[in-house]
Amino acid sequence: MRLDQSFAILWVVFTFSCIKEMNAGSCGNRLSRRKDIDHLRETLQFENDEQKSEISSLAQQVSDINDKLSTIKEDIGDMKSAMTTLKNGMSQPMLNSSEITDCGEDSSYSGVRTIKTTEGRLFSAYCEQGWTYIFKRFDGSVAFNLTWSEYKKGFGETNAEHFIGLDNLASLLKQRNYEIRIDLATWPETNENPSTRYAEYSDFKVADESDKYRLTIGGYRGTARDSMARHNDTEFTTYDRDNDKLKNASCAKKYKGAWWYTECHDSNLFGLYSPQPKCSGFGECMTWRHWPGKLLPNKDNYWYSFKKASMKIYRK
Ligand SMILES: [Ca+2]
Repeated sequence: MRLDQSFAILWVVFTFSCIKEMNAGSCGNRLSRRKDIDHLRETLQFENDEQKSEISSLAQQVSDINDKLSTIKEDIGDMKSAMTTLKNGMSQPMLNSSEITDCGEDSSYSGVRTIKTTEGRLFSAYCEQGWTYIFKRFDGSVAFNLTWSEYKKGFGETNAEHFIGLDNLASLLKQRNYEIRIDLATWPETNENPSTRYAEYSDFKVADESDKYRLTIGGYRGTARDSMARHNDTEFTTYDRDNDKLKNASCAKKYKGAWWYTECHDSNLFGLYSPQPKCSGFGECMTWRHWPGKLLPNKDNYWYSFKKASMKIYRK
């Protein structure tokens, strides 16, 4: 409409001007210009129509996209609600059914389970065919040079490197009698045969915090030789809580770990994790002193750091 009005005005101006200047003989030129203007008007009108059609097509496409987005939004909403339902359905029965007093309650199972001891302590533990893991180390991803409060509650990842916690351990052991097994693996570089050995103890108790988690251990049998006998009837020590028998110094600080130290140790399985067989310091790593033979040529076994170590308990 606006375009037509513009041309109408132009036409009136042109005609008026042509009549006015008729005598000057320039009206012929003006008429020719009028044809040009008509042609221009037609061209512009055509382009205008084309643009209108394009805009209309684009508007249709945007509308289609909006419709599709609405459908996708609805689908996402449906999926979210389905996931929530699934989550609730999974967590509720699993939490209840997985509460066992120790892994011996379901000896066919291997993996993480929720333990609830008879005195009501709730925590997760790693189960393996009836064995309940106390700690597991195999790659050094978790630091073990930690405080009393960290040892008290436990740390690490239950399905990876972890320690179950002294309060949880004491609570577990109160329920019934257990035997304990310590498994050790050397680094492949030593090419030992066998490179894995174990130590089992038929007597194993850990007291409450009130008795500083005092250890009772005895009745050895196995292939790794006994590096725990010296630690029987000792209290637990961390670098911030010295209960060891070494006067005027802390075994935990000296040997970079935490353990049932005397003055100080034959085993230091909570010591530093070394990325290689040789420990950076005497007795500071995952030590098992009485392993048969020399683990390093011409070196005391105190200088050796095992690749893997674990401790687990089994119902007697
Ligand atoms: Ca001391």
